[in-house]
Amino acid sequence: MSTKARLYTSPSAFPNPQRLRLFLHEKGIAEAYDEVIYDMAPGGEQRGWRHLKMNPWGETPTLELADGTYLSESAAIVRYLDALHEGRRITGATPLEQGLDAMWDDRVWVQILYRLTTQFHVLHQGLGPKLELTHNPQWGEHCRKEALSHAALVDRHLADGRDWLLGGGEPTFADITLCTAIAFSKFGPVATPLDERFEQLDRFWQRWKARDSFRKAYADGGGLEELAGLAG
Ligand SMILES: N[C@@H](CCC(=O)N[C@@H](CS)C(=O)NCC(=O)O)C(=O)O
Repeated sequence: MSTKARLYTSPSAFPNPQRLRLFLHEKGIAEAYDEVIYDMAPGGEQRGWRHLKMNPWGETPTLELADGTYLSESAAIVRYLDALHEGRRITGATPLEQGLDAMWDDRVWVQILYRLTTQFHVLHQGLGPKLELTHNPQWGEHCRKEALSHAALVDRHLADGRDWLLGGGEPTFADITLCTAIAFSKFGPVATPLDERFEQLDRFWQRWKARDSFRKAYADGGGLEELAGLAG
């Protein structure tokens, strides 16, 4: 039996566990963890009592440690693993970089990615009738507009020619969150492709697509035709 710590996740179309997966490949530590990938819908294993005992919020990702500790919330898991393992600090090497990375990650997660996931759940009934308890198209449309207006601010920030949000030579965690937000914006029912609407976000998306970590993290295709067959 494996002695590796276990990660409960979802397919790569689901952006929060995907933030963690992309981080694991950027850091080069994916092999150190056993992944249990839930189907999510229509079964909804993440909302069953077995998973709720580990994470009462009924979400992925969740990390199970050997001593019985459970850690959830993507950014919390990433910050823990980044500090635990040697190698490039993806969440920032200096206190200033860490502050800037957390700032950009919050902006992108709360104002863009979280808005798009709310749109998915309440406008399109993303996970199906068994799991979606709220249908509210107006709220969903409002979230889509919020996501677009904040994406425009990020696009402007990238327009000075920088490759990554903090302006360095390698992506940080905030860039990972932005990458997953762009991928999710392109996902079938979400249908708000940020790379098509914003020039700098397109440049940013193309840069991610060329990275080895991206190819590994999106090996299952991310639910996008554009990424089908990425693993091969
Ligand atoms: N705040 C959490 C959000 C996690 C989350 O929303 N996960 C989604 C997948 S992207 C999920 O598990 N949804 C399951 C459900 O709604 O039933 C984090 O940052 O990890």
